[in-house]
Amino acid sequence: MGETLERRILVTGALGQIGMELLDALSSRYGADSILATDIRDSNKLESSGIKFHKLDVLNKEEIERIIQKFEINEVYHLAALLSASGENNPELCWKINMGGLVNICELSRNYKFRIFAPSSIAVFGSDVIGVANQNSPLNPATIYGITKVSGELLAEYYHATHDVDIRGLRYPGLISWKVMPGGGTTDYAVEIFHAAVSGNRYTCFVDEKTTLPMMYMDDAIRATIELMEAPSENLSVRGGYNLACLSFTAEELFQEIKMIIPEFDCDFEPDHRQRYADSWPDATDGKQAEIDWGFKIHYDLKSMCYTMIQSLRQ
Ligand code: NAD
Ligand code: AKB
Repeated sequence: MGETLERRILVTGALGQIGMELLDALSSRYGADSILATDIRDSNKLESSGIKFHKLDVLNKEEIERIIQKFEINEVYHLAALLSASGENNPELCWKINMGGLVNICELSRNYKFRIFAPSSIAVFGSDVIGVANQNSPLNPATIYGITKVSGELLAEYYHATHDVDIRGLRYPGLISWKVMPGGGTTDYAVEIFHAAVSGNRYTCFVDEKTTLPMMYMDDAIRATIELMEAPSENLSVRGGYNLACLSFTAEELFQEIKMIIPEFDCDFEPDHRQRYADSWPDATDGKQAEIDWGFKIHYDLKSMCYTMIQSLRQ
């Protein structure tokens, strides 16, 4: 797609945590008219936004093709997936949706030549990566979700190199946002804790207080996504998933930072099965390659993120 062409955008999995925020950002930048939001769930949430909505299962390739033809789609943000905790509950379904959906989108792009955004995750790393994960650290995930993300990255590199598909990806850290609750991930505690704090409830955190993970405020993640999709193709040395600079804090540090703003807030820590997935992921990711190739820099730190989350939820 040439940079000056008018965008006609399809978003899959659009009703999720990232999708609902990305729709707002895409709509402000390119106009609501240029977007078709889709999800396997039905919704009337978008009625007032001017964004068209169509119910779509990403495993239904014929229906995706019909939509791509009808709306002359030239850019796809492929967000439909099962996340880590949901994936471990149903590995077969996780493989089917995460891989089946991506193969359908890549295959259709061979014919219709649309640009694809397909997110990866810090879940590509396994417990052999200690501390900070670099762009080229080993990829030995311990979850089925992580396995689908590594396979997705390999597919992206393959379709780009062999079939000239313009596909781009980011290894998102755990994303922290207030508009939509997260959907079945391990990093969900870092969102739930804010909802409890603002509602005046005690929070029981499902990972232990020392758990440290790569995290990012949603606004930085959405900006990274759009910057990557607007970057000149020839500048991109990675197709499967760029590491991003991120925040890195323990669950206890997050609790203490929130407590500075809401002193009466209390939290206890009772690790459940998700502790194992968290323990298999790195503490932080190094985002040098994304900065070199397309200039990404993170804006929010822990303090400004906590302040913004609490202000936004209070409103
Ligand atoms: P989410 O669970 O909030 O949303 C996913 C959406 O996909 C849901 O609305 C769901 O209804 C839809 N969906 C599920 N199966 C579908 C199907 N067969 N057809 C169509 N739609 C279907 O997830 P999210 O947090 O918005 O994540 C989006 C992408 O970003 C995923 O690929 C995820 O792996 C990746 N990611 C997210 C995070 C994060 O912290 N949110 C971090 C790393 C990577
Ligand atoms: C999850 O916890 O599964 C996601 C992710 C980091 O990919 N938030």
